[in-house]
Amino acid sequence: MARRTTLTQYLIEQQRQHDNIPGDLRLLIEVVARACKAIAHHVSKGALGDVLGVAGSENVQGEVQKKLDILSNEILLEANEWGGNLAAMASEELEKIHPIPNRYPKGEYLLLFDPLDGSSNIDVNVSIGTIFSVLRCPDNIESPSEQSFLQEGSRQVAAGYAVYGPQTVLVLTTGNGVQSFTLDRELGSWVLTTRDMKIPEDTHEYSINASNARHWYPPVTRYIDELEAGKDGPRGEDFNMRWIASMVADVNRILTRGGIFMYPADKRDPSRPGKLRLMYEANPMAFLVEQAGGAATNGTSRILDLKPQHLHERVAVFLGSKNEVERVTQYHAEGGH
Ligand code: P6P
Repeated sequence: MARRTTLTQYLIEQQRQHDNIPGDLRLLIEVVARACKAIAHHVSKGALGDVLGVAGSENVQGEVQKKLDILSNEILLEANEWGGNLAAMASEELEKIHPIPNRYPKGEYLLLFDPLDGSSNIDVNVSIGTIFSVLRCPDNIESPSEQSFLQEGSRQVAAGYAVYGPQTVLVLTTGNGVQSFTLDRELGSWVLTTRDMKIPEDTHEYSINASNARHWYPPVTRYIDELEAGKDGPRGEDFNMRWIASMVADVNRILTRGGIFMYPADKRDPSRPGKLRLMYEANPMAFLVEQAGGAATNGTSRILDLKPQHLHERVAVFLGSKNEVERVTQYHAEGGH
């Protein structure tokens, strides 16, 4: 049997080669990966476990919380409180930052996560996932604040996601490319299955929720109209569309075979820059996409350069195959919004 590299071995080898994964960061990544195994276990139970359906509450986003949203959030908080490597955590499911309890030592890292992204797909058995982002705490680790988290995405030291689909896969970057690990359920270990994922610069596949078309601003309408015109239009070739309504699943497809994912701002609420959250959705995905040779903008600026103002702020997202992201970003520069 071919020699298999586990997540632990990969992280130790990376530390030897690049000296960019100190022990506390390796512990953090391994604990998050272990928590994702626990989440995968509960997700896979479906109707056999008491995990489907709504929890009867709303999160800070005003979204109905599913039982698995709350369970996944609790798994990640409990798994990461005791290690002594974190100053604090932040979650899509929590309005405020989550300080490390005083009974535990604190460390230099900040962990942000969307514990279960795409949860509208849970009850219909469509792939969902966990997204995480790691920053360094820039100030006094004994009393981090929300302000400690408000750093540009370019300052992330690690980012990744787990996708709970036909396979359970962990995709990770620590700044030296993107690696994919598949969960071996018999051994309970993450096994390195794809080294150095690369996004093709061109693609024939795009992802957007087309039901919002009447609300789009002109640059997005222009870009999508050209794709839909196919061979008969200015692009001179046909395109295909995919929309899973689960960012992790759509981004995993793009990292695997290329594509462009878009969630633009639209006219319904000019004060709302988009649906997706900057700190724990757009930033980690943008880090991964750029590390795989792709691009990620909000239509006008590189997502990783954006200075956050609020923990749960939203952002427009265009990410994936570089030449397509640059094209739609150029259309924004040419006017319309
Ligand atoms: P819509 C899931 O709720 C999510 O945050 C992303 O995972 C997904 O890409 C998007 O929203 C789907 O949004 O408006 O198509 O339901």
